[in-house]
Amino acid sequence: MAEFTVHTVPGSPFARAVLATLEEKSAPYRVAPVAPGATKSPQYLARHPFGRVPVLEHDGFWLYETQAILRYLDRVLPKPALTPADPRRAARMDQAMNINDWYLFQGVGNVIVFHRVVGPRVMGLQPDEAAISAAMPKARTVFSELARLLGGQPFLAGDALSLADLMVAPAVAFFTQTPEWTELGAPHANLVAWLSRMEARPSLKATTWERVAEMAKAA
Ligand SMILES: N[C@@H](CCC(=O)N[C@@H](CS)C(=O)NCC(=O)O)C(=O)O
Repeated sequence: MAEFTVHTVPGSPFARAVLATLEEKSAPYRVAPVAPGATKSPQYLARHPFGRVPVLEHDGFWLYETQAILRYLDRVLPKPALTPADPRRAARMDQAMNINDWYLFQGVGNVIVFHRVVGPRVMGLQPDEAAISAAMPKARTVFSELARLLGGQPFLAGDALSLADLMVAPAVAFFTQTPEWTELGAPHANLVAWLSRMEARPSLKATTWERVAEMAKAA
C-alpha cells in the first residue's frame, strides 16, 4: 500500500481524525506541513478551493473533506473495519459525524475553541468573551445530544470503535482546554468517560497537536 500524505496545519481536529484513523489502521503515512497563513494562497487553493485542512494525497489521488477522507481510508484499508455493518449503527455513525461538522464545529468549536485556544496560541489574540457567551446555548445542545446518542454504549455507534469516535473525539478534546468545559462536560459523565477512553488510545496519543507539530517539523 502506497504511503498516505496528510497536508495539514498542526492542531487541526479534522486532520487529527484522519491521522488517528491511519494509526488505527497501522497504515504508513507522513504529515506535509501547511503554514497557518498559507491556506488561502493560490497554490494551496488549487488543492483545496475552500482553503481548509486537511487534504489527503494517496498515490496520485487527492481528496479533501474529512468525512470523505475517513470513508476512503476505511474502504482502501478495510482492517479493522471502522464502519458498522448494521445499518442502524452505521446511521448513528453518520449522524454523529454530521453533528460534528454542522453543529459542534460550526458556531461552537470554531468560536469557543478558536477564541480560547487556537487564536491565543497561534495568533496571540485575546478571547472574544461576547462571542464565547453567544456560542454557549448551541454548545449545551451539542454536548447534551452527543451524550444522549452515546448513552450507555462504549462508542458512539455501539459496541465497536467507528469513524464517528475518531472524528468527534479530537473536536471534543479541544474543549477540555477551555474553562467552558467545566460547565459543558459536567452534566455528561458518560461523554467525559468516553473521551478519557478515546484519549487513552495509542492512535489519539500519537496525534496530539505536539506530536503532529513534531511530524511536520521533521518533514
Ligand atoms: N469541512 C472541512 C472542514 C475543515 C476545517 O474547517 N479545517 C479548519 C481547521 S480545523 C481549517 O482549515 N481552517 C483554516 C481556515 O479556515 O482558514 C473538512 O471536513 O475537512
